[in-house]
Amino acid sequence: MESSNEQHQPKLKLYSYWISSCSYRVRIALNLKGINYEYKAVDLMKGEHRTPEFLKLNPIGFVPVLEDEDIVISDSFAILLYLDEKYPHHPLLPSDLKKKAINLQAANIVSSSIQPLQNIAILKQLEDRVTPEDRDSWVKHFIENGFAALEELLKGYAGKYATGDEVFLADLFIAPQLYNAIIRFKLDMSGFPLLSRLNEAYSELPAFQNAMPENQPDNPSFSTC
Ligand SMILES: N[C@@H](CCC(=O)N[C@@H](CS)C(=O)NCC(=O)O)C(=O)O
Repeated sequence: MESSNEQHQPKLKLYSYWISSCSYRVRIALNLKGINYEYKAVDLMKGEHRTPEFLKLNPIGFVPVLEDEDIVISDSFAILLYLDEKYPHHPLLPSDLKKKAINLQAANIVSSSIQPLQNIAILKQLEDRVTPEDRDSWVKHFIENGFAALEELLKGYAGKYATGDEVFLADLFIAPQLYNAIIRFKLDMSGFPLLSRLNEAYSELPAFQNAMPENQPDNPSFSTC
C-alpha cells in the first residue's frame, strides 16, 4: 500500500522480529496509516539484536527500530508517536483529552507493567533459576495483573475497541499483548471478558491481521504461496 504523499519518499525500514509484540504494534500502525515499509528481520533467537551493527542502531539491543533516512528511532512508543506526527491521517490519539489520557495509560500498562516482565532476556534469567512451570506462572501473574487493571480502566470507555468505536493507541498495545497471552502463554481468558471481546474485534481488521506474527516474512512457517 502506498499513499500518494509518500510515493517519492524512500521507504521506511522496520527492524522487526515476527513474534515480538513491540514490533507487532508498530506493524499495526504502519498498516493503519497505509505506509509502505521495508521489513528487516532481526532474529532474536540467533542473537542478531546483540551484534555490533544492531547495537549501533539501538544501544539497548531491542527490536523494533525504525529507520527513516537519517532518523533512527527505537522503542515502539517513540516510533508510534513519531509516525503519528509524520503521518497524521488515521490519528493514533483521540483529540478528546480524557480519552487521550486513557489511551496513554492503557498503552503504558502494557509497555511498562506487562511486556518487560516477559521479555526474552528476563525469561532467560528465570530459566537459569526456576522450572519452566515456575517461569510461566511468573509471566502469567504479571499478564493477569495488567489485564485486570485494563479491564477496570477500560470498562467506562470501551466500545467496539478499547476507548470507543475507533482504533487508537491503546488497541495497538493491547492486541499484541493479547496474542502473547493467548497464543504463547495459553492464558485462561475467562476472567477478562472485555479484553476477550476486543480480541475478537481486532481479528476482523486487516491492519491487525496483516501485522500478526504468522503473517511476517521471518515467521519460520511463513509461506508466500
Ligand atoms: N520498550 C521497548 C521494549 C522493546 C523490547 O523489549 N523488545 C523485545 C521484543 S518485544 C526484544 O527485543 N527483546 C530482546 C531481549 O529481551 O533480549 C519497546 O517498546 O520497543
